[in-house]
Amino acid sequence: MSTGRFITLEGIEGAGKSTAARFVAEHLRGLGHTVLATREPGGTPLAERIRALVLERGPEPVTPVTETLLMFAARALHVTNVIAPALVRGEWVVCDRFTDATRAYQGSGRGVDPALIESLAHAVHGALNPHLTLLLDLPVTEGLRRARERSGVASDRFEAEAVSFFEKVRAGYRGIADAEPARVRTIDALRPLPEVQAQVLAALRPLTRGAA
Ligand code: T5A
Repeated sequence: MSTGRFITLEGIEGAGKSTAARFVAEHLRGLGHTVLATREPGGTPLAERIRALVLERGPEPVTPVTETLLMFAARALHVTNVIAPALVRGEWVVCDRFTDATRAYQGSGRGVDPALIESLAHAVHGALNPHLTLLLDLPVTEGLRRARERSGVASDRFEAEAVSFFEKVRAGYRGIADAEPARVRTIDALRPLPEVQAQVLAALRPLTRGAA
């Protein structure tokens, strides 16, 4: 029987998800768990090609529904070929973004019908949902400042969006956290890194304690 756990990290651009994901994976490995660290969109060779398509800045407009379908196309590959098999093997999966990102970016940010998103989520991953989601929350201007400080100018199609878009995304994420407090733990990502890491460890503890 599977003892694997599925942990996702979410938040706006520059919130510190990748930094926190590495920290979580190292912490879990230190506890003796086998960890698969992965990301969305992406995580398989074909899904990484979809990622490149959906992030690239090109002349042709990408409709919100197209964007949603591409996210779920990549996710279907990722869940079937990587995430589900790892969980069955009893591994801990640490994933940088998952379906909450579609809810927040395409749903709250772009205005895609939540019923369409939930229908696709059901078709693609059914009852497979994260055991724990860490929402790294911080003001939009600080997230964008960190992201642009790291990578220079806006480096992909999303980072080029206006602050007002990310305000809607952030509000969407906070709505998810309010609706699902047992799954989603909000981390104050504005704090210095050691304090963020302490919050992450506290959020992980109930899960790691139950799987010693
Ligand atoms: N997307 C994705 C959708 O629209 N729908 C979907 O369904 C999915 C899955 C790519 C894009 O795809 C969209 C959302 C995204 O726009 P991504 O690769 O996760 O997703 O891209 P980003 O969010 O752009 O990832 P970033 O790498 O920019 O942000 P992170 O991972 O949140 O931030 P991180 O860890 O790289 O940190 C940024 C900088 O801040 C520093 C780090 O050292 C780094 O320099 N930092 C801190 N500085 C001060 N204090 C702290 N506490 C810090 N923590 C980190």
